[in-house]
Amino acid sequence: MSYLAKPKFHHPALPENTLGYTRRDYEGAISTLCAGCGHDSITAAIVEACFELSIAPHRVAKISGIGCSSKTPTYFLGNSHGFNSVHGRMPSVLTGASLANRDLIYLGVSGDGDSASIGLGQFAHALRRGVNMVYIVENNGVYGLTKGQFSATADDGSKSKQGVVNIDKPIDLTALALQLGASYVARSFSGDKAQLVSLIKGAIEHEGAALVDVISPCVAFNNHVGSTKSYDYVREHNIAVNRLDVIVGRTPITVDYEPGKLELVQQHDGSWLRLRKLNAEYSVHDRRAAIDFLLEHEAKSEIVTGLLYVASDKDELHADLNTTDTPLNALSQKELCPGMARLEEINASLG
Ligand SMILES: Cc1ncc(C[n+]2csc(CCOP(=O)(O)OP(=O)(O)O)c2C)c(N)n1
Ligand code: SF4
Ligand SMILES: [Mg+2]
Repeated sequence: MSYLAKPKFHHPALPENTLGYTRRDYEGAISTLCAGCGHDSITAAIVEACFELSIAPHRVAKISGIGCSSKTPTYFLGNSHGFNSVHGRMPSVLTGASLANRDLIYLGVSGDGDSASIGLGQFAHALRRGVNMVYIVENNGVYGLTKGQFSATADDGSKSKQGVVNIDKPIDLTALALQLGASYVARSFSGDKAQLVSLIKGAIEHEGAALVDVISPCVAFNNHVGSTKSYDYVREHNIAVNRLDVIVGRTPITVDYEPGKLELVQQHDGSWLRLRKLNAEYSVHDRRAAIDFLLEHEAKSEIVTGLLYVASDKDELHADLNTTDTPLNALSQKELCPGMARLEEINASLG
């Protein structure tokens, strides 16, 4: 049995957000993943981000592929829309749903096998098209669900549980997303909840293609000495470039950090990203420098985390295609089929 409903009762004094919901209202079924799996921490971070942003659950569509990671939408946002698609095909299903109904918040949940192996083409095209989505990769370097084979994000030289050394070069999904034109690119670690919640909140508020690559250790198959995706290894090699707070609505911005270490970035929806810079040299607006920075630190076996890039200009698929503001299912018959005269005009304009 893989679906265990959570008991509904809870403490009567649980804090509520501005919609009157408690964190429990953002949860799903009981997780059946291995105890200690990083993916469960990402689930908790998504619950927290949606609670803190006071998102109405019915406004979210969770779409995933296949894998332990892709099972996780069952464990959060139980009152949201959901579609568990086919291995590697989450991005195209999400793109279609988003084009049909732009009113929802699209949360794409995938794994490193799902996105960097079988689904690499889908990953690339959704990001380069600027689909308005939060694309979360729960990255453990292995195919957890099928018992721990190396995935395409496994580092060159890392060891499997049985001692086999990976000889292939890894795909860095953040560097690839930067190169492909994603307008919000971040990396985090499932063991750093404060950083992860903020990065997910920023991605939800962002309009455009937002990638959050989360290193998420697989305790069953990739958490041993020799693995570069284990809890110990990531803790020891994590280099955070910044810390993020997300401020939504018209909250006045007050500077409470040392000048020079704080940067405010306004997003197109009016939200503010307040960045506490841990690396004074790092700029989140320079795509090319971000790629160089990642490669430079990768060569030193360091894992760069934080908000890596956010675009200053709006770049979003609906704007590019000039689509209707109204979801397709809310258009009337007359709007969907404006008649022969209009069709002839369109045909003539294409001649
Ligand atoms: C077309 C197809 N090929 C292969 C599989 C077998 N399969 C299921 S999950 C998976 C890999 C999952 O790895 P990942 O996306 O990294 O998720 P994880 O389990 O590690 O979270 C594979 C190869 C499948 N379900 N469908
Ligand atoms: S096999 Fe790995 S990825 Fe899958 S639930 Fe267990 S720990 Fe998590
Ligand atoms: Mg995986």
